Parts: sequence; structure tokens; C-alpha cells
Amino acid sequence: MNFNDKFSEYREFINKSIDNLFAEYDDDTVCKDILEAAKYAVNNGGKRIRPILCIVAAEALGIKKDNVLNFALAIELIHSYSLVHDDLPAMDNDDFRRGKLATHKKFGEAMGILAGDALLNLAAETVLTSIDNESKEAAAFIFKCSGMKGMIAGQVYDLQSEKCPEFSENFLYKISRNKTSALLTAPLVVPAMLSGEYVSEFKSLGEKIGILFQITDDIFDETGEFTVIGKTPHKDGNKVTAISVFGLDGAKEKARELYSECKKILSVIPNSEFLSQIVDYVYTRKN
Ligand code: GRG
Repeated sequence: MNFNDKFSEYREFINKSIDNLFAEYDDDTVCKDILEAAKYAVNNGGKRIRPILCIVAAEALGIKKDNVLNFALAIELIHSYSLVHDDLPAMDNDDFRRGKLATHKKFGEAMGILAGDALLNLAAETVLTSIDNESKEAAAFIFKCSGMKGMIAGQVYDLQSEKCPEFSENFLYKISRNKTSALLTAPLVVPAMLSGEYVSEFKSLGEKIGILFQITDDIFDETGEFTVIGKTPHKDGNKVTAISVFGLDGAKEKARELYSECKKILSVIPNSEFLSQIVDYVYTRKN
């Protein structure tokens, strides 16, 4: 099976699992209005790269996908909430996401905030229903990655960088490691923690994939079109990005270097062919 078909198959599996999760949640006691906004925020066309990474990393380590599914879903719910909040007027103030109206534009600002909060709560609930003593640490790691030592910290550095920019490689990577790498590291490290193998390799791989992912995202802002990237281009303005720090050619060169470093790490991880193809995809993706 070629890469695109295989990736689509995993993506379909994630989409169905998310549908099941919401279906189970939808009983007489749920507030239908917030459920609708939360579903819209998750189901509007994401690539699902984080949960796919989690399942593929698990399979590489001999763990069945059902044993990491709730962790993978929780990470995607957290990712989706972060995009909803990022699009709010107080943050990046974007009207579009994944080619469609941003959640707060469709449902109003208050519902956007609440839909994000609801998704974070659902992530916690989803993880907590599937942990035992052995997986407790892996579960906590997800929320460490999305919290004040990870994604939220990165968002704060990113917002601060607009007011007081420091155009250095160090600061750029500090933002990317937290804002982007943290939530791409969680799906790789959770299976490694569950298996007790390759934890440091997957940590390092997640960090590098995250920076690579952010550099490609910065390149899209510079060169992409709305119809392809699904959000408004040229929004980075005065921000500290790979483009403002390295220039377009420099950013492409850094992406190449990070891609090779990812490949080097993958060379010591067993059964990593599909993971390696996902890294190819991150490097060559168009949106
Ligand atoms: C609001 C706490 C909080 C955090 C926001 C996610 C984020 C942090 C900001 C969004 C802007 C941004 C450039 C984030 C870096 C990560 C990134 C490139 C996200 C987009 O991820 P994709 O491409 O999205 O995987 P899809 O739509 O495919 O799910």
C-alpha cells in the first residue's frame, strides 16, 4: 500500500474513533450547544498527524493500537482546543482554520472559549478512563507537554515575541520547542514510556519533528495560498519565525538539516519505515 493510502486509512480510523467518543458522550445530560461547537472544532478537516504518530510509534514498539488509542485521541483533542483558542481575537485573531470559519467565528467568541475548555476536559476524561498504575506517568506526560512547561509556555513566548521580538535562533527554537514540539513529542514518547524502550530517542525525534513542522508552517505563511493552507497567509508580520530569523532560503536549509537529523534518529528505532515516511511527509507537506 502506498504512503497516501496508508496515511488515509489511519486518518479514517482516528476520525471514526473521535466520532465514537462524541457519540458515547452524547446523552440526555450533555449540553447540546457546546457539544456541537466542540465537535465542529475537532471535525473540520485536521490531518490527525499527532494521533497517527502515536499509533504508528506504538506499533513500531509492538504495542497494539487499542492500547494507546485513548492517549492518541486525548492529544488530538488538546491540539484542537489549542487551535480554537489560538484563533481567538485575544490571540492570533484568525477568522479561518482548516479552510473553514474558525470556531469562534461560527459559534461566537464565548462559545469558542468554552469549546476549547470542553475539549481539554474531554481529553483529561478520556485519558483517565484508560489508565492503570503502569500508564499513569505516560498520561501525566501528555498534560505536562500541553501545559506551562510546554505548549502553553510556547504560546506565551510567541505572543510576547510580537511585542518585544528577539530575532535569534535560540529564541526561535525556545518558542518552537514549547509551542509546537511539545505536542508532537507527547504522541511519540507515550508509547515509548509504556514499552519502557527508546524514550530518549523518541523525545529527541519529537523535538526535531516539531521544529521541522514549525519551520514548514512558517514557510507556508510566507509562500502559501489560502486555498492550499486553509488559513490566512502573511499573518506572521513582526513575529519571530524561521523566515524572520533565517530568511526563506535559510529556513529551507534548516528544514533540510532537521529532516536529516530525524532520519538519523529513526535509523536506530526498529520497524520505523512508516514513521520515516511520516517524517518525509512533514518535510514535503503543502499544508
Ligand atoms: C492557545 C494554549 C494555546 C496554544 C496555541 C497550537 C498553537 C498553540 C498555536 C497555533 C499556531 C501554530 C503555528 C501552532 C504550531 C503548531 C501548528 C503548526 C499547528 C497546526 O497543526 P496541524 O498542521 O493542524 O497539524 P491540523 O489542522 O492538520 O490539525
